[in-house]
Amino acid sequence: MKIVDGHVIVCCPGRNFVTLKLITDEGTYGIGDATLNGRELAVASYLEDHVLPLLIGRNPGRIEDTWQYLYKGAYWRRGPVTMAAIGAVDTALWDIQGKTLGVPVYHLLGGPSRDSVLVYGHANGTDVDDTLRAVERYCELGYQAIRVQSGVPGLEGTYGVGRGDMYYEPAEPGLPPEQRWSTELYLDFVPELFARVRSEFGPEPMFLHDVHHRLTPIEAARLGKALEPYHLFWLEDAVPAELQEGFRIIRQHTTTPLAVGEVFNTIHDCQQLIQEQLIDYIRTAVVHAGGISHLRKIASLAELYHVRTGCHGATDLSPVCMAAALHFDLSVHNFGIQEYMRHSEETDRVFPHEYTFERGAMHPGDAPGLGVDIDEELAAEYPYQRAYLPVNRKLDGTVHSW
Ligand code: CS2
Ligand code: MG
Repeated sequence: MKIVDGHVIVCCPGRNFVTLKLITDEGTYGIGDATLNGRELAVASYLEDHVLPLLIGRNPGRIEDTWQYLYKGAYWRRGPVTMAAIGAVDTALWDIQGKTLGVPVYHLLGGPSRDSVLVYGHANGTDVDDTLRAVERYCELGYQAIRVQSGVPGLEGTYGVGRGDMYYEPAEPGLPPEQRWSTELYLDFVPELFARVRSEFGPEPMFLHDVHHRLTPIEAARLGKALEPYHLFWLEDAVPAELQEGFRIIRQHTTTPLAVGEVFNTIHDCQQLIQEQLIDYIRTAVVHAGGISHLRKIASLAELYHVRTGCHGATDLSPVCMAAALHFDLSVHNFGIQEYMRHSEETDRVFPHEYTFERGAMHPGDAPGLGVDIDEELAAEYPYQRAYLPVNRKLDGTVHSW
C-alpha cells in the first residue's frame, strides 16, 4: 500500500482547526489533528510545503519509520510547529492502519487496559457563587472529576473564565486581548474558593485546578500547602516548566499532586520531571507531542516512576485529537485522567465521531481506525479566522504568563 495523496484542511467551525488527510492507493484515508492555537497557519504550511511531498509513495504501515524520518530527517528538531506536524502524520497513519486491518486503533496499542476513560470537565465562574453553580451543573451531568476556575475578586477577565457555556473558548478573533494579573490577589483567593467547593459538595468529587504557569516555585509551594485540606486531584501548571528543576522546590513543601505538560512537545521536556518524580501526572497531548507513537514512549518512561497520564483535551484540540487520545487512554496502563472540554455544535458537525460520554467517563467506540471523520464540504463553509489567545500583564503593566 502507498500514500498517493494528501492535503491540509484549515477551518473555523466556532474556532480554528488544522486537519491533515492522507489518502492511499487503496482508497482508504487517515486523518490527524495539527491545530496549534494562535499559530495554526505555521503548521499548515509546514505540512503542505515541507512534509506532504515526502510522504507521497511511502508505505503508510511504516508508522515508526515515518516518525523517525520526519524527526531525524529534518535535522531541525522539536518545537511546537514541527511536533504538531509530525503528530498529525503519525495520527493519520494509525487511523489508516486501523482501517486497513478493520480494528479500532486501541486494539493495535495492546488492547483495552480498562472499560472506559475517566474524564474531567470545566466548571468556570465569574465569582465563587457562579462557580459553585457551574460545579453543580457538572455533577448533575455525571462528571466525577471537575476542574474549578473562578474569576478573582479585583481582577478583570481572569484566566479560566472564557466564552462558551458547555465549552470554554479563550481565543479571541482579531488581535490578542490583554488581561491583568495579581499573584497576591490570586493566592489569597484560591484556598477560600476550594474551602467553599468542598464544604458544598463533600469529599467525593475529584477537583482539579489550573494555574497556567503563573507562579514561582515558592509561591506554588505555598498554594499547594494551602490547598492540602481540600484534597485536589491535581494542581496543574503551577509554574512555567522550562526550568524542570524548579519543581523540586514545590515538591519539598507539599503533598498536593502536580500535573504539567500541555505545552511540552517531546519526552525531553519532561524527562527530568519524570525521573526525579517531581510530578504525578504528565499532560502531553497527541497533537502537540508528536502523535500516538511518541506519547506512548512518554507514558512508558512515566510508568517506571509512578507518573500517570492526564492528556490535555481543551477545545483547541480537535475531535480528531480527542478520538486519538481516547484510544491511547484506553490502552495505556498508567492512565490517570483525560481532560474533556466539549466542542461547540458546529465543531461536532464538521467532525462526526464515534466517541461517547457516560457517567463521567468516555469510550472511543469500536469503529475501525480512530472513529472520527471530517466533513470537508461543511468545513469549507467555515473559513479560517485570525484569532489569538489573550496576553497577560501584571497590574503594573509587566508582561506575565497567560
Ligand atoms: C488549558 C487550556 O485545558 C487546559 O488545561 O490550559 O485551556 C489552554 O488555555 C488552551 O489549550 C491554550 O490553547
Ligand atoms: Mg491547562
